[in-house]
Amino acid sequence: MIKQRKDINTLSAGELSDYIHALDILRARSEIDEDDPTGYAFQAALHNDGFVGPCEHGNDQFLPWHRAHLYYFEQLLQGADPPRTANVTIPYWDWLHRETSGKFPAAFGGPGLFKPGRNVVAADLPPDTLIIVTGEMDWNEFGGYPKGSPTGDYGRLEDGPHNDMHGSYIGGDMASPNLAARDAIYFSFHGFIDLMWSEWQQRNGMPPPTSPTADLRGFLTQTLHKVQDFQRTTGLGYEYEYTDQLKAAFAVTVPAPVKRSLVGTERLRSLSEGGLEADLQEKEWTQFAFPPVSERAMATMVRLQDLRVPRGGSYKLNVYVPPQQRALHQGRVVRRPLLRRLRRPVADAPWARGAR
Ligand SMILES: [Cu+2]
Repeated sequence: MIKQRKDINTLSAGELSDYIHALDILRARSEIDEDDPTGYAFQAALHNDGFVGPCEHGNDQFLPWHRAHLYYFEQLLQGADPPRTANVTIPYWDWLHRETSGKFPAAFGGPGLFKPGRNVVAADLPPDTLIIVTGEMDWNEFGGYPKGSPTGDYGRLEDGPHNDMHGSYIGGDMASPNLAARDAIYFSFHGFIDLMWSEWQQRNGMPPPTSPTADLRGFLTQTLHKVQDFQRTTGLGYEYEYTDQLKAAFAVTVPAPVKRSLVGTERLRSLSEGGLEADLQEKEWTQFAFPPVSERAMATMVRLQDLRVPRGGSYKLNVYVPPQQRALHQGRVVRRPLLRRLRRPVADAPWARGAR
């Protein structure tokens, strides 16, 4: 039987108390033995801790890894105290929509789900979440690039909305990758990330994953532990029940692909006399100029290829365009002249904006 994961605001009092009851049983197991793999602390450590996990961030395993984490956690909830908990599922937090009262769904302020330390200052939700789900059709741009890929790392859903929500909107334990899953809001927050991936998969015809045979660390002893094992939610026994507001939000037709033509290909022009190589021997930065934009071009695509950057530390790449021109970055209008900052955050904090 396919079980439904529901919006936490739509749970009946009984459903909510069954969920918290199951969570409390997992917490109690950790009180007795912190290393009990069926306890809450161990499950949270799968995400937080380099010893048994940790999670994947900044690559195409981000979404499958978190789907696996929630899946196995949900199995434990269901097995916690059957038959009462047999049908418990992780309720999702629809953070696409502002709550009618308060900053978080009311349940997260109540017993069993409240966690002190969250950022309570009113804040805006990320404005671009919906457009990423409905408008981005490239899997790697949406969900992340294979590890070591020279063309990119973070997908847009993770790099933008996900990271912003963790660090600034929610805050507290959730602001730190090493603590995040200690706050039970993590499971509902990532439930919604998973919902958006599921929605994206359906909109885009379930494209095959990249890195399909990659092992998802922390789950190697489980039968299902590869990226390809975590593609279809229904194959894992669950699906998402949409509220009317969610149905309305996703009722956006997929735009037809824009016809593009290549107007010209020119190399970036180095602004230093000796050229790039010589320039970088002497200092830590260099500058280029764009070739003039063709009169016939509706838009100019600048693709940086064969860019080798230090993998160990941070770096940034600034691209400036004249302020009178409209700049797009990943489909979004950028109003400031500073167009693009590529960065690699410090290794320990995947969603810290380390190199800003
Ligand atoms: Cu996360």
